[in-house]
Amino acid sequence: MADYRDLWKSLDMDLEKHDQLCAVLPEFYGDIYLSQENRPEGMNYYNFVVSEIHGLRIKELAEHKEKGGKVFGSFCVFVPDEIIFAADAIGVGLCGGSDFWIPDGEKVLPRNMCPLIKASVGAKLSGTCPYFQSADLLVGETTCDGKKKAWEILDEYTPIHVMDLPQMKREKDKIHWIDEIKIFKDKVEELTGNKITKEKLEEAIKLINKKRAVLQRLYNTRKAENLPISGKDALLITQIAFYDDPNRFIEKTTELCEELEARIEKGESVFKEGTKRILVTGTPMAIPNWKLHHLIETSGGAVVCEETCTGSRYFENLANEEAENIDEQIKGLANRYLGINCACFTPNEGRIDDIIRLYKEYKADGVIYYSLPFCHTYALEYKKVKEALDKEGIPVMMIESDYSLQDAGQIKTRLEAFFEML
Ligand code: BJ8
Repeated sequence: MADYRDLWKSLDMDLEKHDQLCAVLPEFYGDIYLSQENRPEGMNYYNFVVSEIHGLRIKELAEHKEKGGKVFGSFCVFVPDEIIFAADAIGVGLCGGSDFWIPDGEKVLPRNMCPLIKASVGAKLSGTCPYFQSADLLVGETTCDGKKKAWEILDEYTPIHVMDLPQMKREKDKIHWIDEIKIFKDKVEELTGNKITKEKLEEAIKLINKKRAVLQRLYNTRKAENLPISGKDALLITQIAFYDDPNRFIEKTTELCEELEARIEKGESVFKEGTKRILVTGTPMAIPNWKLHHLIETSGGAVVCEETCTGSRYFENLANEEAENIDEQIKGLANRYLGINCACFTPNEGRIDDIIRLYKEYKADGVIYYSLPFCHTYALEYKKVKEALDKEGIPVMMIESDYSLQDAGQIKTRLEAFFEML
């Protein structure tokens, strides 16, 4: 990797601590990713992105800022990227997926809380995440209680705008969400100094739709009998989609899809015949949280789809591109976003339908319900999901686990027993 120390210094990062973080990632990535056999050639691009995770993209953000551009950091798939890109700004996903940031998060948050929140706050406090340091404004949302209250604490360190996401999907909630998107649009215009016109928004909607469509194409290749790509690799690609340059991401992922489709034609697979096909559903897996996928794929399973926000919830619905004016465009966006079935909504029957539909579409043999510890919404929703899956005769197992590797052996044993009975 090139020398980025001056760049990191200019972002006011803790270089010493950052060195510690950089020291562990290559080996961790090598063990989990580069050890896989018969990976598609096209994965070289994503290897490169990971090797430059705190380098090249950060330099691009810095160049954008030098030209007067702004950077927005978000934590949830409900924050509309279309609005950000329509103002010639850049949006990056900031959820923390590493154990490294937990101790710093615990300095200001209770220990018994979701690791995603602790790691996200810790990433900021430790001064070791150049994405946090590059963001001009963080955008939070009122999804779960943990996040909601964490924004108040983060606000002490860096400015944050909070979008009030409704918790139900009635007509009046839709009206409220439209309003919230408008308020966010005003905020983005104010910070960037750029007016979001109908034309600019249409361009951004098309761009983000294209990004979602290429992810759909990628995921479609995982419906094949012979799996051309591992679940781990697919997860990595979705994680990268949250912060990579959208145009480059679309181009590279399209190339990869062509390779994968050719593999399907030739009947090539990255897994042995008889490997159990697993649908993972639950809480998102922020980079570099590859733990569950790695355990599944080294225990006789293959992840064929993720019904998570680092999976299908991120790209399934596209926004309307044909709206006649800006109000209609925003309405279209609100509709698109309220189609996401997060457990923070009540009721949330749509998620159960999604899980059953995806199980069938991806020809899965079983479902793993994944929850981060202290995530009440997903943990509670398990009961209803399990009952529905039992009724359909779909095998399901719940795994609750944080980012540490302490429970890896125990999870592996449970997975092997589960795959055995599928
Ligand atoms: S739309 S899943 S990205 S809120 S895991 S922090 S819910 S305690 S992340 Fe999420 Fe948006 Fe929903 Fe998706 Fe809280 Fe649960 Fe932690 Fe979570």
